[in-house]
Amino acid sequence: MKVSAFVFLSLIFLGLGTAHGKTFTLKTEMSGEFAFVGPDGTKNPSLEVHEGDQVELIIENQDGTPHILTIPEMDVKSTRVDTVGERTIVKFIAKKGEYPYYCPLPGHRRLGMEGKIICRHK
Ligand SMILES: [Cu+2]
Repeated sequence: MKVSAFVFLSLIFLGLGTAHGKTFTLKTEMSGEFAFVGPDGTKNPSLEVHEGDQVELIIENQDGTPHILTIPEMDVKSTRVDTVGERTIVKFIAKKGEYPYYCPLPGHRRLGMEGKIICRHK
């Protein structure tokens, strides 16, 4: 009984292992213009993923101003990060297409806080 449970769980983990996960960290910045900044310093980087990927976005507040990240087409909306160092994570399964991600707080998108996620067919 214990052995079969082990085998069953192993199969589940193997199954999960086939799904691709992609993690991106975006830090908020408002020096001059508002932006989400990627790990290499790119402002509002285009995030490239594949259809069906399990995408994880880590949003880290780096400027002490409240921010949210939303991708309406993917039904994604993060909680708000208010203080420097505060983080939030959103996870979703990518569907094909190109969609904007942006901060929905008043004025932030207009001031530059917008990028896009590009999801290609496998
Ligand atoms: Cu914002």
